[in-house]
Amino acid sequence: RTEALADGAVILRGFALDVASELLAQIDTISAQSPFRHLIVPGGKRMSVAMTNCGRLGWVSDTHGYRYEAIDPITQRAWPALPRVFTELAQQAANAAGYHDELSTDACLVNRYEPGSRLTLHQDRDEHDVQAPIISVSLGVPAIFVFGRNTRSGPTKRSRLVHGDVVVWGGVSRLAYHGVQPIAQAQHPATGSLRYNLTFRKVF
Ligand code: MD3
Ligand code: FE
Repeated sequence: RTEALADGAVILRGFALDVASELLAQIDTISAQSPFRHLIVPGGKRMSVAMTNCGRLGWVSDTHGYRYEAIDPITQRAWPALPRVFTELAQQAANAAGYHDELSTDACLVNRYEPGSRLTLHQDRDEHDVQAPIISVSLGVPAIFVFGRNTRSGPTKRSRLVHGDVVVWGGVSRLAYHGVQPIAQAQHPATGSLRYNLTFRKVF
């Protein structure tokens, strides 16, 4: 089932269900190497979402700013490799949404939400290539995702993203403001009270 969410944005409901347990097992392997951490944003606050990465580059933040780095600042080693099940799923989702170029993902950000964790309205603009779509995969407890336009003000829409949903963000939606409302206290058989989100990004 595909749903148009906004200009250039497509929800593929349940697209990742077949491989969800493999994705979760890979998240455990990745976070055993590069642990989940609560990054500090330049303003000094600690993010309520815990993050790690896999792939050639990882997104990091500290008091100096946001950037992509090849070395995990905690382990001082390269980020874990992108598992094949990740790259295959992302490519299939891009194709299903009508993007037929090879994705060449160089960063996969892994977000982990606890009850109450949220992501305030933001744009993803640390990538040098904003032509390539971003692919996001939701796992575990549901989230209310909020998205707007290319300016912080202006109308927003809400959409519920559940276990197995994949969203492909390209075209003008690539620079849309978006966020996640505080995660409700809930239980999912695969993740307990947690929600995970994977985002596949082309940085250069
Ligand atoms: C629209 N993650 O990691 S996924 C993020 O559910 C992020 O964890 C949210 O926003 C999450 O930066 C939302 C959907 C998403 C991801 C990236 C986008 C939507 C996007 C980039 C551009 C436009
Ligand atoms: Fe984002």
